[in-house]
Amino acid sequence: MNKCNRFRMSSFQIFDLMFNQRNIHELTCLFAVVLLLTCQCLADDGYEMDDFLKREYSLTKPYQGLGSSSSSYWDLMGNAMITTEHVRLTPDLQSRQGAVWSRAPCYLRDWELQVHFKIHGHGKKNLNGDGIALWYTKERMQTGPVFGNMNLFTGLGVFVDTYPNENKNHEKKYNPSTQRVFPYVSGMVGNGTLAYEHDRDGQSTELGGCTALVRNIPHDTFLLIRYTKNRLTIQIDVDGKQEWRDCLDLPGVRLPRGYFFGASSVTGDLSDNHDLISMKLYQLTVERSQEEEEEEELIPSVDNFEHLNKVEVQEEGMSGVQLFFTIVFSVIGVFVLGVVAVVMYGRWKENSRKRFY
Ligand SMILES: [Ca+2]
Repeated sequence: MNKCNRFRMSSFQIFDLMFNQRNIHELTCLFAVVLLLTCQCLADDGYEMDDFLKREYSLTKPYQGLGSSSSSYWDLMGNAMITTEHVRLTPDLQSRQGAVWSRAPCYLRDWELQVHFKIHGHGKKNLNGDGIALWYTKERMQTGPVFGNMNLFTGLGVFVDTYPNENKNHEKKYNPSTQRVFPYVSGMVGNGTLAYEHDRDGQSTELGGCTALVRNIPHDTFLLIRYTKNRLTIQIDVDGKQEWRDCLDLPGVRLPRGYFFGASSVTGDLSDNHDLISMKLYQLTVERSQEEEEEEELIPSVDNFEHLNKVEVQEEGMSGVQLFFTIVFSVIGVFVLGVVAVVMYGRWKENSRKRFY
């Protein structure tokens, strides 16, 4: 939780305290604390304080009736199951797939999604998979190869990828400077035709990301996705320090309204427990000009996406041995050609001499 969220939670307690104080000095002190926290909050986030939790897009304990009751805001899919402590998208077993999808499309312009999750299992490092994906998409309740969800999706996908497929399949093709350390968190905006490349962990379509050691750790792990005024921010709190760390911050991200929130997960040969403890959606209040207010996106896009795409696939360079043999065979080739040419020239000369006699 960041400072503001902690404040948001504790503000009621503080006010409660204030009204119970009879001593004017204590009251003044408390008032100063409240004022300070409010100022810090506004300075840090740049938002008004009247952002609030939207129940219809949030998934919180107790998960009563989730997925089954008609009054539930969410649907469950595949192997996803509910306990009192979490929504388990997949258990630590091979070839499982599970998801939760919000039933109501979201028409908020500015929002912040806080996800409390836990990834844990018996597999050793790099012998586990595949991770969790969080979604804000036009489509819902689909199955496919992108963390259990469909490919060619329309909207936003944020991936907590715990297995480096790319390192396994393409190790020598990639420049080490662009190689990512896993588990890796990244974001992608799909327009319905852009494909997530599973074998490359979506590197060719990622908007940015960061390494996040999220697996088998004793403290709580959180991820935050904020979308406000076309700016997409991803932050993580996975180090047990109770503070947000920047992972991605990108302006020019255009997401239409009316899409669905969801989360999905998949296991293959390798597995993990992928648990969601909560997904909390806050509506954010930000100032907009009349022009910005009227702006309506139809297709998800990212300004200057081509320039963001930093993937440099290195030309497969020759190794020393390959170079040596190439030179040797080239020299032999040139020598053989030379000999053939000399012999043929000799014969031709002899033939023409014979004809002459
Ligand atoms: Ca992967």
